[in-house]
Amino acid sequence: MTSSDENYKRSIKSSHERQIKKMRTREERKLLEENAKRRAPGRKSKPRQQRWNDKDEEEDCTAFEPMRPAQQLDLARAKQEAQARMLDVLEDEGREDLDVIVSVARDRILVSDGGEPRTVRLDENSPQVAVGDLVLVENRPDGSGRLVGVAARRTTLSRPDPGNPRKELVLAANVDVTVIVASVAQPAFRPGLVDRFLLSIQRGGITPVLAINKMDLLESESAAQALEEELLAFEQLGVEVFRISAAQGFGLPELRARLAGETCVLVGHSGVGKSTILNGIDPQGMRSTGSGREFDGKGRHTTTASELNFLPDDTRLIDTPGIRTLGLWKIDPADLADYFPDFHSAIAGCRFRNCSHIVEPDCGVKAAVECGEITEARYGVYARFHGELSSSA
Ligand SMILES: Nc1nc2c(ncn2[C@@H]2O[C@H](COP(=O)(O)OP(=O)(O)OP(=O)(O)O)[C@@H](O)[C@H]2O)c(=O)[nH]1
Ligand SMILES: [Mg+2]
Ligand SMILES: [Zn+2]
Repeated sequence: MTSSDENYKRSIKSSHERQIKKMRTREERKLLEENAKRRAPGRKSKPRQQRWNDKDEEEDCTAFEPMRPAQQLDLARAKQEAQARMLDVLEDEGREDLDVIVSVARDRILVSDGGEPRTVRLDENSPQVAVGDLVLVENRPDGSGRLVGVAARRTTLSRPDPGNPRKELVLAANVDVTVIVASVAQPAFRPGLVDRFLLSIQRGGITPVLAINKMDLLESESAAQALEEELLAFEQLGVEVFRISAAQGFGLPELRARLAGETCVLVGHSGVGKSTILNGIDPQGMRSTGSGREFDGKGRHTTTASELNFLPDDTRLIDTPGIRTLGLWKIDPADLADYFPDFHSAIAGCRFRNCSHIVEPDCGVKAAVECGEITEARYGVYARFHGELSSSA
């Protein structure tokens, strides 16, 4: 794990701690102080700041390591530890009932414990929350809910806010698996968008999988071969690829089995079939409240807001609106190569330890490109991202 990873992770945690503190009323703070005084010395919980020490950061680092070729990241341990820590935060306050945010609007959120969602209004003091955030909601006598706590996030899928690129926009929180959905045609397959998603997903500590939808639209043997070559490049990076036709139903049982029991999010360009996949793997349609989809008049449905759906086998699946492009969030150009595991052995041949693999002489990566060990296309992805991150740094 690099130092900027650590800083980023720490900043997620501390901003959440600040938000949680900000939301406590004076009475709650007083109660907490009294509880703290009552605690016998040496017994169990220490102040929260002491719990989140450097060792915790180290233990949790598996979630932020770049992917290794032909190997899925094992997030289970990091997840367990993070979960335990997260509940500790709320234990301090004597509260353990967490709801998950199902959808977010400007002035309200929908939260659920797996049952019927309920509305919680936000006000100007409310923290920035995202779908997937775990929250503590207090019931008011009038039946409405009040947001009193947000748990520290295990993972985040973020992008720069298109309206303000210096601001982080969290697309989803506490996600285990992100399914990058692309289609063979209508719209055409764009590996570049997949590369961007892969980087952002790994940056947020999440496992990526790739779902290629509309396989029924493959027109010829040669088109199929060209696609397979593109997909092989991703498979060689250790990314699991699912070939699907949501319209015809094939490939869906495999994807569904992969996602079972996890919190997952579907992302990708508009029209690739994310919502069709969701409906295909959840035919019983557990989405009893407003689905957030509206008819666009052209014979298809377009998702306008992210929404978390509970599936019968304990799977939580977030559908998101399509996006055209994806800015990269907070990656130091000097750390970019960490996310290119296929470069790692070549990097050993670089003359300079801090080689950027762009301008330096005697660069092992460029030598590997020249002899064909790393493809021009793959190096092109690195160089493009490096240029983008350097110009925005
Ligand atoms: N031929 C074919 N068409 C499909 C398939 N899956 C989805 N479609 C069609 O593609 C169109 C777009 O599907 P959606 O599920 O709305 O796509 P989306 O990714 O959710 O789009 P946004 O909500 O705008 O991001 C619809 O007309 C679907 O019927 C498939 O496997 N094959
Ligand atoms: Mg949709
Ligand atoms: Zn180099």
